[in-house]
Amino acid sequence: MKKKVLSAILSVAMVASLIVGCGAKEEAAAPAATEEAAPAATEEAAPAAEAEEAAPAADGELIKVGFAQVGHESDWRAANTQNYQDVFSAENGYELSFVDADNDNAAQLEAVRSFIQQEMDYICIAPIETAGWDTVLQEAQDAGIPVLIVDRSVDADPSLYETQIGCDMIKEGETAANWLAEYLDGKEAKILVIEGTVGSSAALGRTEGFNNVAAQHSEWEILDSQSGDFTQSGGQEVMESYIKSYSDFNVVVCQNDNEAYGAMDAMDAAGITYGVDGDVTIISYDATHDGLQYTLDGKITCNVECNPLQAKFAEEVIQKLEKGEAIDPITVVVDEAFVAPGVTSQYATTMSDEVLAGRAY
Ligand code: GZL
Ligand code: ZN
Repeated sequence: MKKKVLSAILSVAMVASLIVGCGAKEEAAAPAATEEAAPAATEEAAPAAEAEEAAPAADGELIKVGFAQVGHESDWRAANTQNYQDVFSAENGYELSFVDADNDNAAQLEAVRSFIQQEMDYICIAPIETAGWDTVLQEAQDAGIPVLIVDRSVDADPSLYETQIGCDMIKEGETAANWLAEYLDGKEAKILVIEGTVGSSAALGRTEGFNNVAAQHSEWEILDSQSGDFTQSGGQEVMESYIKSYSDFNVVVCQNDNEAYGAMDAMDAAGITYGVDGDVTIISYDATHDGLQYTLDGKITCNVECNPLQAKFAEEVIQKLEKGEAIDPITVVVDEAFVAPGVTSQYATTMSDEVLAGRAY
C-alpha cells in the first residue's frame, strides 16, 4: 500500500495540470471508439515507449501486475501470453502474477479477486466474455487498483477501468467480407462460419462486421454459424458436423487459425478440396505464423490479422499512470490482412516468402 500512497500523492500533485487530460479522458470515453481516435494514440504512444527505458516504480520497488489471461486455447493466445511475460519482466521493473483461466469465466473472476487480495498495483484482464464484469471491476476500483482491459472488451461501465487495448474486431469482420466480395466478384456464396468463443468480443465483433457486409450481398447465403471455441478440435468438430449437414457450401469462415486447421483436417478426411485450387475458399483470422504459412501455400485464401503483441501498449499505460499522466481510454492495435499468392486485393497484402520471413510472431 506504501507504493500506492506515494503514487496517489504524485498524481494529486499533478492533477491540476492534467484537468484537460482527464476531461479529455471523459470526453474521449463518450464517443464510440473510432479508428481515428485511437491510431494517433497508438502511434504517438509506441515511439515514446521505445524511447524511454521502462522506469520501475518511483520508490524502486517492482511494480506488481496481475494478469488474468483467457487461457491457452490458440497459437495467438500463446504469442500474447509470451509477449506479456517478456514485457512485464523483473528487469523491466515488474513483478508479473499470471493466471491462465483456461477459458473458464469463474476461474477468471476468481483470479481477479485474488489479485485484489494480494494488493496488486495494477490488474490486466483479457476477458473471456464481455458480460459479467461490473461487480468485480467495482471491487478493484474500491480497493484503489487500476484495471486495464486488454485484447478483448467488456460490457461494463468504462469508468470502472482505465483503458481498453485491442484490435478492432468489427473491422476485421468487415475486412474479411469486403475481401470475399472482391474475390467472388458477384458470384454466389454459400457460407459456413465457425465462430470463436461464445460471448467473446472477438467472436461477436467478427460476426457483426462480416454480417454488416454480407447483408449487402443478396447472392450470398450464410448456411450456418456455430462456435468452435477458438480451438483446433472445436474447428474440426464443427466442420465434421457441417459436412454431414451441408453439401453445397463453397466458403468456410474460421474465426481463428486453429479452427481453420481443424476444419482443413475435417475436409481432408471427407475428400473435400479447399484453397485457391480447391472447391472451398477458407477465410481465417489471426495471421499467426502457421496460419500465414497455410496462406502462402494457398490453402487459406484470406487471413485477417489480429496482432497479439500488445503488451507494450499496456506497459505504456501503466508507466503513464505511475507518473499521473492522462491516458487514452481506447487503444486500437492496428492490423492488416493477407491473401494467397496469385490473389491481388485492395484489402490485403499478397503473401510471399519475404512477407512470412518478416513477421514478428
Ligand atoms: C483476438 C483474440 C482471439 C484470437 C484467438 O484478439 O481474443 O482469441 O483471434 C484467441 O486465436 O483465442
Ligand atoms: Zn454482391
